[in-house]
Amino acid sequence: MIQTIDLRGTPKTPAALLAAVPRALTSVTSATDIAAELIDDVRARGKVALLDQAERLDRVRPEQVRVPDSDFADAVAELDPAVRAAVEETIRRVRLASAAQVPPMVTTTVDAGATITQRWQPVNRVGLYVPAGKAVYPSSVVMNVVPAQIAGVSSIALASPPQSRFGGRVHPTILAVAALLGVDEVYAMGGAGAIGALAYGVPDLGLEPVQIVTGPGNVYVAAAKRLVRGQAGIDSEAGPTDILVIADETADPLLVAADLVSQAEHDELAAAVLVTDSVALADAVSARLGVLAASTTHSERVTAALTGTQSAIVLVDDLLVAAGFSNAFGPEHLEIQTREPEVVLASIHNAGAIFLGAHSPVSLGDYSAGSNHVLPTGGQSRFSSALGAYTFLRPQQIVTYSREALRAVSANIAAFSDAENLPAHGDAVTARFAQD
Ligand code: HSO
Ligand code: ZN
Repeated sequence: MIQTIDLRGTPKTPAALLAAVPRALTSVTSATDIAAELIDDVRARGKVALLDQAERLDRVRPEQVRVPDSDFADAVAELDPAVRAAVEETIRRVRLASAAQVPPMVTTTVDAGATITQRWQPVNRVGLYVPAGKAVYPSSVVMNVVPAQIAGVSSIALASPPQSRFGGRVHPTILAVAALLGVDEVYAMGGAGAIGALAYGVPDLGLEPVQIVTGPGNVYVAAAKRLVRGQAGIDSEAGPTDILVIADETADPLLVAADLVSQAEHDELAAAVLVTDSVALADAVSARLGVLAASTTHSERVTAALTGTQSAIVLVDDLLVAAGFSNAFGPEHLEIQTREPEVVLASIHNAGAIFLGAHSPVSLGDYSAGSNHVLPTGGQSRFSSALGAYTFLRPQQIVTYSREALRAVSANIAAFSDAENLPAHGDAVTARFAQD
């Protein structure tokens, strides 16, 4: 069912490797016009626009857009104890790992009496979008909120579409996890309009604009995030998920197949790719995928993902070429299941998150490892990274020079200001020494 592509003995430029397994096309630009209309509507008509959009797109008109305090306690009381325990342990682990993402303040002395201090300053307020369409991911609430809190963000707003099956309220599991994290500013609003509301604020709701909007969503949400950029920062644009496994003959084909299916379960457009130098492993994984795809709960979705052109088993000459393929692909999730995974790791440059060895599956990272599961999709790991505390931090340089330290570079400043014909720049320095 899954295609097998034999690249053994063929040219291996990154472009040629990548062309073998193109990702599924999702056109964010084609959603732009609709997203822009929804955002403009919210900017013009505020709360009523959000209510009208909910009625039209979510098929329910919420009684309240801002979730009242009493709803949180109810949601926590209803939360399954096993889910609560899992969420709390994940919060603990993600907090620990995120704390390592806050760089220390560093002061560098560049000359006597001349220092540059770099400090990492959190933004004041962020907005997190939590989708609730095809799937509801309480784990994503943890993954977005915890790094913001660890970074020191003081104000967090959360938006999630109103659910018709809950009378227009936000999904109770999402509310419960928000409450466990101490987030109490939650809005029942969804789609592109919600992104606009977070970025620009909604005065008649008392919703203040945020500085960064994070979180996944459908193609309209992605288009809206692109549109509000400039007004607010955004995390990387989320598209269909992907997994790439590099494995050799020592890998267990049952486990490799299970891991590929676990991410194919998200989306018909998800990419599941195995790159291997072992024909025996390729054949065994292919056979096992057929069995799993037929029997798994989301069989139709998984089958669509595995049989799409974005998914493949790729045969290569050796593990070095496998690493080259992976670097060209820029996977969101990379698993390395080989005899010596660290050796392969040394050749990896691009990946959202890397899972080493037989006992570190991607679904561990999705839920319980302590790493963040908000990762760059669609090859964006070639230039961006996972969501982390640093997403919400900005480095700021603080310049402190003494009089003598300034004097020591004053001639240099004069030289520059002459060269650039900006004499007032030089004058600002010489003015400080006019009395000498
Ligand atoms: N694999 C998804 C995250 C997720 N999985 C949430 C389950 N729930 C993208 O990294
Ligand atoms: Zn997942």
